[in-house]
Amino acid sequence: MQIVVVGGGSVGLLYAARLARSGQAVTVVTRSSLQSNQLMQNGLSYQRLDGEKSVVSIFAQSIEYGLPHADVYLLSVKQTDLPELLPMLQKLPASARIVALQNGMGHQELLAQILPERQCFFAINTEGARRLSATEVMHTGSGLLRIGPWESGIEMDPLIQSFVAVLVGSGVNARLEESIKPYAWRKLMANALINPLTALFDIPNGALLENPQTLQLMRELYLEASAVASVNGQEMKESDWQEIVNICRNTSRNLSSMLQDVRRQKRTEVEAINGYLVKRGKAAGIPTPMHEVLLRLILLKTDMGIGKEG
Ligand code: KPL
Repeated sequence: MQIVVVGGGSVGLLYAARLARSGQAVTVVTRSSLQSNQLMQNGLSYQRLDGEKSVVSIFAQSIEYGLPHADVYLLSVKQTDLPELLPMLQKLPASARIVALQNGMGHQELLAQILPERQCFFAINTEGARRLSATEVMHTGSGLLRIGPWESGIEMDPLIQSFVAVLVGSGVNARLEESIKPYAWRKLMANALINPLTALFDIPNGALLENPQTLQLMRELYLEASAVASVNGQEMKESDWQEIVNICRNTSRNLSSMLQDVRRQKRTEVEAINGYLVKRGKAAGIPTPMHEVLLRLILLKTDMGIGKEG
């Protein structure tokens, strides 16, 4: 099976490293030719959870050359970078499968506009990864990679079944699901709590649990978001709150993707995360004042250059 990982960020490199390490044919498509050249020359350095390091050789190419041929494309780019990929995805043969691994919401609607449902699959990842450089990635937290169609009722696709089997064979804790939507909502909730708070306070994920006041803030944000989820057909249970706390604990050494973006002064995914909750709240007449303030603060932080690295 030919696999292309689109995106050379922490999560893309984490899966590329594990697939390549097990002998799987995998190509990483990067935004910059500098990164793809470095990956081709130096290989990809991967540090396992237990600290063991290895360097795997890997194929890489820059997006300027388009997408190479593959059976499965794992889209590991940010929600904000997806629109520019659409023209290339639209040209893929009908036999190709796409597995979209975005945080937040909006990607499903975008992909549905250009590709038939049977080609689009979605993934939700709760594993922690940290990119140390363009060619170095560290596995920082154990979790699960769920893969499946957005809604249930779609016939299971043999290629996607094989893809999940290949991942499992590479040591990834991957699981095939009938529908990703409920998990996407739960991940959205986790990201809406963890990401903006860690970005605002400039702390790793685990630090949120160490202070009773940040934990209280998370709880209040959770209750606000749960009301929005509920009117969208996603009833949250106490175990869902516990799961968010677990994600925070399992990724305690992680710098959230939003914190990393804020430090580098890159556009964050806050509009697809807290912004989405605010929008869906407004549409249903549910107030989300805390998420709205976080949205504005994070936008301000990047717009005004507050919190810039160095
Ligand atoms: O998805 C994440 C992110 O940083 O975007 C979490 C789960 C919060 C891990 O850092």
